[in-house]
Amino acid sequence: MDMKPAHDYSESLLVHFRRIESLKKAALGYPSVNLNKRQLCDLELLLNRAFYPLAGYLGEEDYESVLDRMRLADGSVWPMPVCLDVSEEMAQSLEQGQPVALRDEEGFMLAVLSVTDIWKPDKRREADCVFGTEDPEKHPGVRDLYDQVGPWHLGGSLEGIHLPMHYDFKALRRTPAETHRRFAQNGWRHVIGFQTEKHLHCAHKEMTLKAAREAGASILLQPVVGLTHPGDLDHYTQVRCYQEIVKQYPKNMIMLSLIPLAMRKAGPREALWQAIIRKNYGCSHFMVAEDHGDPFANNNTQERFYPLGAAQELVRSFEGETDIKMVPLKRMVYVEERAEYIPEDEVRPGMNVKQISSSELRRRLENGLDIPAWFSYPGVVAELRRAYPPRSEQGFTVFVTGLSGAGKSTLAKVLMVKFMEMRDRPVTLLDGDIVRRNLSSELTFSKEHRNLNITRIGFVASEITKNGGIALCAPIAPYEESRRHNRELISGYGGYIEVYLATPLEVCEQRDRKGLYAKARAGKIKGVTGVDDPYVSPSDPEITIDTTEVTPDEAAQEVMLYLEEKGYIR
Ligand code: PPS
Repeated sequence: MDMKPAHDYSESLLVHFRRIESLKKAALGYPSVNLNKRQLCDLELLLNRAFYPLAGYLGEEDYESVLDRMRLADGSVWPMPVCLDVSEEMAQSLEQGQPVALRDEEGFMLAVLSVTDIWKPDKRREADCVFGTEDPEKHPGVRDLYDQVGPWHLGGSLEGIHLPMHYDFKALRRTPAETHRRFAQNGWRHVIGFQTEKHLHCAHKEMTLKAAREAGASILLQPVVGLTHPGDLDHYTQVRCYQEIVKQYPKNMIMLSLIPLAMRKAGPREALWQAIIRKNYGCSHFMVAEDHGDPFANNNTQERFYPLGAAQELVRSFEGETDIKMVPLKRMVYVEERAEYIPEDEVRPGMNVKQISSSELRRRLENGLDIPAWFSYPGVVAELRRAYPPRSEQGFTVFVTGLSGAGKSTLAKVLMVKFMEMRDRPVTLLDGDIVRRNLSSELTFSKEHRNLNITRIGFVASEITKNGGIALCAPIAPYEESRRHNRELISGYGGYIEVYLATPLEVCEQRDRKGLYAKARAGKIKGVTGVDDPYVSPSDPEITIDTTEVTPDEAAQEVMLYLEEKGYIR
């Protein structure tokens, strides 16, 4: 009896798996490139066909053509250069026809690139064509191109082994093949793609729903989860907020799917690129904001790099070729007397319009204040409250800096006792001595080593702060750059309070409990801070105390009053 199935689907899958197995084996001997986060995003969208018609990285001819006319050499529309950037050393070691194994940051093999082109691009020309300026001060995309992108480009075709791995929200990471299939299953003939990086509230729901109804379409909500930027809303909170908001839409009207896109923020070009990508996911329409793809679009200021409306115009002008329609994104505002949202351009004089800016929202969250029901949904607000607890529930770091003998350790110890008595958060003391013994025993007192010591302390304090604890740090920390580094890092997770003990050297020297200054004056040790090594005073500390005539209890009380005033303790 013939046991072969009626169709040979399983057989073709088997052939496919065997091919991948042999590719993997062969690739063990190839040179490797370990991709960074940006490159992994590009690779994923090349492999899953979101970048169709690309089947690999652009060669030099296509690259030049894309820069000049937003088209591949064969004339198809493609506005964004997608090449594999590498170091000069790597480029010199390769030749045309060479297969290269592409791996993730852990070294896991993802694809094999057959190199067809190796060239050194003119980055100034690329910046000018793609971003509209060569000046890195004017456009962060140009700065990234100059600083983060490797100096050489590789082009060539790709054979996929494995899509880049994600361990979070797997069910929401749909490929173009999956979205196409789901749209067909749901009977969605028309679908509007809506890309966002922000968290969404009532106004966004009203806006997308209105646009979808007008186009007779359903909605593909595709938040970008490629590269996160410092200060961005915590990734998990962001996605959970999206999961909450889709519950507010009518049934069978919206699908949530994450896209690992490394945006370039190239304005109109970016918008056209994103529209083509949405076409590949099966969308018939794409929502474009008047400042779509602008590097400053999410700033709370009016500043924009590209002219308003240019992105919408460009996407519309290519509709005939891209086969995806541009839907202008119309902002909605809440009109109190009508208890409903209306498009901003329909507001008439005398209407009582209400809005809450993102910085105002942040302020309300941090202070545990009311967020009205017309603005957002309880599920979204609950997620945000968890991510932005009021200051009295956030972690914070008290960073005490000053000369040896200024009283740093004593102040830190008194504060520690007071926080332990309060018992509302775990407390960790990172005194200079403790750190030098346990974390930095190999370090000297050179400028480089002192800065390294301080940033190590900053890293530990940032982890403590992130997890809601109190970190008390008490090193000399004589340099501004490492103190600034710590401030920027830690402020992203909670409170940062710099306490400068401005006690003069003479007083510290009189105290000299460790005999440090006596040894320095006797020439027994060199490079002692304040004697023959610098102490750069903090430029903008939260609190300054000269402990010459102030007791440790009084100094601690000053810090506690500050913390109470700012809302960190109750
Ligand atoms: S730094 O500059 O922040 O990395 O210093 P820190 O880790 O706080 O270490 C300071 C303590 O080390 C002892 N010590 C010295 N201090 C300054 N300069 C030199 N050359 C030096 N050599 C040893 C000193 O006793 C400091 O202790 P504290 O607690 O500050 O008095």
